[in-house]
Amino acid sequence: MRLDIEVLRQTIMEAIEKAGDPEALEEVRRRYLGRKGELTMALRALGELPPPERPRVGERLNALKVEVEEALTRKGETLARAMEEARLMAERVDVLLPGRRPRLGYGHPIRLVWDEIEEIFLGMGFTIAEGPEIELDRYNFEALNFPPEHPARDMQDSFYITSTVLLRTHTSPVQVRTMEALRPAPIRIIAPGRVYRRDAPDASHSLLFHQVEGLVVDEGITFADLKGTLVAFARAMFGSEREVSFRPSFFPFTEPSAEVYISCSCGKGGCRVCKGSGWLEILGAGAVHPNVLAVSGYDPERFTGFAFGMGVERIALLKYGIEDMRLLFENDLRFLAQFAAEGR
Ligand code: 2NM
Repeated sequence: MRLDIEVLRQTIMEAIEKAGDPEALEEVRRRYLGRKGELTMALRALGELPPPERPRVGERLNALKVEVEEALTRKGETLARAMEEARLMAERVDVLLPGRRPRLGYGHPIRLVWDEIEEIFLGMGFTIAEGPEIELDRYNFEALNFPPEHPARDMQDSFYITSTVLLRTHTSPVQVRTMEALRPAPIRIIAPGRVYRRDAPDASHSLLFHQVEGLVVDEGITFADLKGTLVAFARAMFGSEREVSFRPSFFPFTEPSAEVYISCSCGKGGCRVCKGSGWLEILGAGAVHPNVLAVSGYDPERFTGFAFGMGVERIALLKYGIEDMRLLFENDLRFLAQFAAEGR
């Protein structure tokens, strides 16, 4: 029995020593100290020994049990410490590693030009007005003095949703809504936004494009105010060296009306961009038609105004020397990245 206990002790201690993780250690505990464990059973079998041997063997077995329990506790603590250490090592962060630089986003050229147009007019005292992209034909055409048979009203040219509701073909309805809502003068607004026309897409047309239109209404507004404002805009946008030219035109909502041109960067000698003419058309404008003022609640005998409209894509094409509008809508990052530095 003396030898058996010593062998058992060695076996148990070796098993404890070899246990590599808490689960293995628990397995050792169960094997020797569990309900049917070897040491437990040996203690329970004490009664079967001859009475004279019981105290001595009992004492040794109990001492072994205490020793084993202590060894299990110690090993448990060692394992827990090792596991914690391994966890900390695995989670270690080298705070001296250089950071990963996030890739900076940049504005789309349409957005860059849109923002720049807004900045210029905000600087001249305009505020920004907005309105719905799904519009009533009453605001999109009727109130803007388009005659009932005007070709722009055709189903072929505009996206109708019902016979009286369509995707706006310009942002002018925003100006009518603003005049209706803000009866007091002066009005000095720009209306930037998306507009929709049923055109075949090509180098200079898109089903969806962006406009910035402007409107000024007050007593005593003249065509000279229009010219001063738009010359200032053209030079701020394209450079103070540009010449600006106003040529007669026609729009249903303005009378008189003008197309506004800037001198080409070729210095008017003629190049591919200006097709040899020396001039580039940048926007349309005019004195607000008395009918438009009247339906919006302004007495045309007392109030006058001017309005203008430009295509943001057209301005972007001219400003950046882009040859085809479709490039603006393809979302090819190799193209768009070229404007990364232009944003502010
Ligand atoms: C243009 C050209 C000329 C214009 C007119 C109006 C309104 F609502 F006041 F009548 N808004 N925008 C206008 C005038 C737009 O775009 C080429």
